[in-house]
Amino acid sequence: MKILVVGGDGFCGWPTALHLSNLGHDIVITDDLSRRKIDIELEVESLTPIRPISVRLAAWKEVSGKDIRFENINVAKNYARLLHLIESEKPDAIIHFAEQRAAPYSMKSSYHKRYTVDNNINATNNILAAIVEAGIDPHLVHLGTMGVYGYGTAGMKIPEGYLPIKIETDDGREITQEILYPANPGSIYHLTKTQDQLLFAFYNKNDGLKVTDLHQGIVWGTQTSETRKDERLINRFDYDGDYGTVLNRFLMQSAVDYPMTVHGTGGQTRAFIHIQDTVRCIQLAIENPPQHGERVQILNQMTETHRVRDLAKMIADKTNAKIEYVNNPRNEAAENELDVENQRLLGLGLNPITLEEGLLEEVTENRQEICAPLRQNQNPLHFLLDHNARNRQKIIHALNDYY
Ligand code: USQ
Repeated sequence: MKILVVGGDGFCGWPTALHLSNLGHDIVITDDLSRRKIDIELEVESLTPIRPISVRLAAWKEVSGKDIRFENINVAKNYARLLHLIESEKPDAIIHFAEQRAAPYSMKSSYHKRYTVDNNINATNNILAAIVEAGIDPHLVHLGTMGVYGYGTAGMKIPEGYLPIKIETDDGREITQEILYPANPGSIYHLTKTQDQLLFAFYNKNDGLKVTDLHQGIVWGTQTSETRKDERLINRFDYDGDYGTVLNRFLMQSAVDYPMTVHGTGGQTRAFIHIQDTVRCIQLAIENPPQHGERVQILNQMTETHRVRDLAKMIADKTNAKIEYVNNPRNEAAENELDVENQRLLGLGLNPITLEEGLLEEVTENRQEICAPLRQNQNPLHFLLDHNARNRQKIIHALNDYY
């Protein structure tokens, strides 16, 4: 299959591009490299050394013998170049990762709110409009978020996208329908993903586009079997207050003997998935497109739920790290239950990596795969700290950097 990976230089896009290339698909990446520029803006960087895109691609060619082509395009702004690419490549599938993905970043200031809305919604609309204008019929797979549902369950499992409702008509009949689960975003970033859902529903109804929307939970872990193959292919490990997700922050904090910063009571329950399962889910979505005329296919891409304070305790038990309950910088419910339906991806063959089994490896094992020098039996996080020769102060600064 020819697959266009839009936003293929980022944390989920890069390992997905490699995974699909490894399976024999013909991959073209577009990216505006904005994630790299945001590192400069925030004065933070991935703990793992991220090579320039040209070095990444050359390393992949060396390791796998496979070519991945790259076009530097801002798809939210440069519609003409996006359209030209889609017309000339005629991809069978397009995977859309090209959105600003940090909730805290999207809430920092009016600049960040406006950037996130402009970028994310225009990127989605431009991709959809370009597919229609090019007159081709690819399967569009989009990385959405569990946060479109909000995190409350009203005593039921959150369904996969659609909620059955019953309405009583004026003449007393009862009608049953399925509607998009009511959107309840908790940040401007999450709001853009709820808007994406309406764009997909409209283009699906109006133009018959085939769309799969994957509502993903919080990703943990760093490496996949492909990014492990060479140090130059390594994936991002963000731990700062904007882009570092909770588990990666806790792992980093425990590695530098800094107390784990649990927001509020830590009663927030969230859905989680390992990065290796992310790339597998996207493969499963690509292999199982919706039929022509079918509504947007929505799959919940998560494998387990946990309360934030339980995660901190799980890590503390393995590392003796301290826990600090800090004022919650976010406007979110202090406690919530979360029960999520995820049978569809499991039914397609997903066999999840659980936190119980994978976390131990992430924290303590000698992960020889991460980089060659790890073969000297060092803890991966300690090794990476030394390897990058970053001073501890800089890391502590990033760990503290809340919006
Ligand atoms: N949290 C802490 N301490 C920290 C950092 C976070 O207690 O040091 C708490 C937050 O208050 C929140 C929870 O952990 O209750 C999750 O925060 P997060 O930063 O790990 O995740 P979030 O902002 O929700 O966003 C991440 C990704 C986003 C994705 C989303 C999936 O950045 O792209 O869409 O997870 S979900 O959360 O299911 O909506």
